[in-house]
Amino acid sequence: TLDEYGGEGFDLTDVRVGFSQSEAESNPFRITETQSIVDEAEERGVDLITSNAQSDFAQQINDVQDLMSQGAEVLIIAPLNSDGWKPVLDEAAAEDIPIITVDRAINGTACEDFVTFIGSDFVEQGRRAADQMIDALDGEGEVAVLLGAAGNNVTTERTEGFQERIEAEAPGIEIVFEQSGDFTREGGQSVTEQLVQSEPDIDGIYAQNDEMGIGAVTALNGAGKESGEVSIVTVDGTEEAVQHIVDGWIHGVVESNPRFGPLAFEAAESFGAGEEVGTELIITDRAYDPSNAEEELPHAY
Ligand code: GYE
Repeated sequence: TLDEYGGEGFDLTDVRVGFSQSEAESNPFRITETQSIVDEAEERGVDLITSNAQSDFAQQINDVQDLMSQGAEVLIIAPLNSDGWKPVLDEAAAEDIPIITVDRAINGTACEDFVTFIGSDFVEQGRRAADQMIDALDGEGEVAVLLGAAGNNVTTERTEGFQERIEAEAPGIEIVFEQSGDFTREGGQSVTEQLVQSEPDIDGIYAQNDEMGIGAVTALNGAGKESGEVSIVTVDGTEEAVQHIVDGWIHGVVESNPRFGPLAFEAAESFGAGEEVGTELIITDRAYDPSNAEEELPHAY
């Protein structure tokens, strides 16, 4: 609450809100996330200023400081990294600026360093991806993991949930390869090119986001593999990835829902009114597989 965090109450329509995006908007997750924030601000008549750090963490720290110097009194941050926020947290605390983090978490104490974290249950996403993999491989086979970027909770939690579920439910599945594709399409492609050299008979690939999974499809195609020969499961729920399920190249996609606008502004509004805001707000994620991909395609982004 406002009392615990410090500062004065406010009406959202009287303050300027700053939104800091982390990654370039070539990834539909980022496009949809930013759009959701922009749309909700417009709908509520809130004065919003935005920035995009293009995957450069030093830039993002600068961006948020800039947002504050441009008069942002509430901050919504999609953090690139989970650590390294001290300069921003100190400055925001000195000026009683509430911070809401979306999609990735900032390491720190809720209600002290920031108001709340709004995002998915990433451990659960990993478990759900594992279920899809177990289904695709009938519980037997060798699997590669294309890890997301290092330095954030999403990558570690998606890894943790996947490993946990495979170990508990599918002793016949072995993880034989793990490398980061940095959450990018090019990264996923080049890591998969190495993978098919070192593990030509790989049975499954768990790509920790759709962009890397789509890169993996390009690499497998280039290596002469047929659709379905390697079972791919990914996370996000972009249109292109779900279309790949329909086409047979991807087996399953666990959604990571980026539509944080309504939740974020509702949290900011409640906080400004002195009401209690939960320290973690978990958004609902869908899942796509061969049984529903075609009819659910309109929900993909
Ligand atoms: O899954 C991925 C992006 O932090 C939840 O970051 C987000 C992830 C998302 O690069 O596509």
